[in-house]
Amino acid sequence: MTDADPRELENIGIDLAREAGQLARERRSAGVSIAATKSALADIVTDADREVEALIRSRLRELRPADGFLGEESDADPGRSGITWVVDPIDGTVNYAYGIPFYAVSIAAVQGTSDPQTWTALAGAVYVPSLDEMFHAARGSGAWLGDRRLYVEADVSAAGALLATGFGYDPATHAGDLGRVARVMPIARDIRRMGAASIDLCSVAAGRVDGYFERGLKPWDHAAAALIVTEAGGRFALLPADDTGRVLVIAAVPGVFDRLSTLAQP
Ligand code: LIP
Repeated sequence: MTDADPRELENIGIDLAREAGQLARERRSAGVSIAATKSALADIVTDADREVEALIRSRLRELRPADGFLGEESDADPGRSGITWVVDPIDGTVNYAYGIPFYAVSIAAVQGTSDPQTWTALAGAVYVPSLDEMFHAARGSGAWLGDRRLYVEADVSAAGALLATGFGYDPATHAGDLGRVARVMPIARDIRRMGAASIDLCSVAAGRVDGYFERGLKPWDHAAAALIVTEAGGRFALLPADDTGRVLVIAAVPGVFDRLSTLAQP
C-alpha cells in the first residue's frame, strides 16, 4: 500500500492535464495528421495523441518516478509504488481529427493493478481545452468544475432522462449498439452522442446529462471521469463484458441508474 495523498495527486493531474491540453490545442490549430489506425479503420491515432502522451509521461517520470503508467498510445509500466497513472492523451480523437471541439485530456491516479475492476481511483482530472473546463476530483474530497463543487440531482424530470452514449469503432458492433439505444428510449427524453467518453461522464457529474451508457470503452476513457461522477454523488459501474470482451459502462444520477443498467444490457 502507499500513503500517497489524493489531493497531491489531483493537483499533479490538474497541472499536467492543462499543460497537455494546451499542447493538443496548439497542434489542432496547426493542422492534424493521422499517424495510424488501430483496432479498426475508424480507430485512428494522430501524431498529437502520441506527442501529448509523451509529454504527460515525461512529466510524471520527473514528478513521480516510482509510479506506474497505463496510456492509450504507449507501453504499460507497472511501476513500484502501487500507484498507476491512467492516461488518455486525447479522448475524442475522431472529434479532434475532424476539428470538432469536443475532446479532452484525461489523467487518473489509481491504487492497485491496472485492471479497472480491482483498482481504487484516488484522483482524476479531465480537461476540455476548447472550453477551458477542468473537471477534477480527489477521493473523498468531492468533484469540481474549476472551483465550483458538483452535485448530481437525485432523480430525473418527468420528461425523462437525457442520456449520452457512444458507438464502437468496429462496424460489427453498431447493430448491437443501436439496439441498446432502442431499449433505453422508454426512459429517455432524448439521446446525445458527443464523441468523448470522459466528457460524457463529466457531463453526468455536472448535471448536463442524466446518464451515460456505452459498451467497449478502454480503462483510460473512464478512469478519471468515473471518480468525478461518484464524487459528485452519481453512480458508476463496469458491467460484465459481452462475447466480444467489451465491458458496459453505466453512469447516472441515482434515480435512474438501476433502470438504465437493466435496459442497457446485454
Ligand atoms: C473514444 C471514446 C468514445 C467512444 C469511441 C472511443 P478515443 O475514445 O471517447 O466515447 O465512442 O469509440 O472509445 O478513442 O477517442 O480515446
